[in-house]
Amino acid sequence: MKSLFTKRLSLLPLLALAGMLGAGAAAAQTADLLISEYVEGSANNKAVEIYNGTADAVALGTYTLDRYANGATVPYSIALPAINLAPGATHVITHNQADAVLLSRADQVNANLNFNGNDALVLARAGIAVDSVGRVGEDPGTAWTCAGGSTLNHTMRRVSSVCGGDTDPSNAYDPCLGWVFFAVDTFSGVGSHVTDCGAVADEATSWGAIKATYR
Ligand SMILES: [Ca+2]
Ligand SMILES: [Ca+2]
Repeated sequence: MKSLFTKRLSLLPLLALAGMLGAGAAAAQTADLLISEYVEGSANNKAVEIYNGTADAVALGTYTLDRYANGATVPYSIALPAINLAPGATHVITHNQADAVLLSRADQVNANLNFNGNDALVLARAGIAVDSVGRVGEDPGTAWTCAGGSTLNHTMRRVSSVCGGDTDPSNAYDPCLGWVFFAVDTFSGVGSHVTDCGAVADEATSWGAIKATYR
């Protein structure tokens, strides 16, 4: 027992160091597709950017973007095309009558992407939510709001540290959790996304080297 105890003590500084390194460098890749940008702009300036932060190409045809209007519990469902989305790539859906600048960034247009601030959006794979904005079944009036943010008349961009979607579309919704807000009709970020969700560390990284030492 004594020798085990001594070894544990000697590991403590290294484990603390590993924890510090891990906090910045070793986050997992995204769990599934993310809604990485949400444009609730003027007129028909509506867009949703979907980001593949996983390590693999993802077959979009198994996903739908579901809009639950005004507290509805039954969605209007928009099918995504049967294409593969490469790792690191985005798929942008806009309203078909959006501003020309926004349309120029579209991979898919759909007249039914006519949400406004009180409509929940759910990205689902085979009917299972992988990400969401808003709360299904709740009509908040005009928008879900928080200090400095609102799902109405804003562009919302996912914080780069978000590595997994909001997979529970039915719990209380706080748009300030995991989103940053831009002025109405901000389109400059649509079509690309970055995260801090790098690959799981391997032996080539400092944390991986420490792990390898103690295997
Ligand atoms: Ca609405
Ligand atoms: Ca939720």
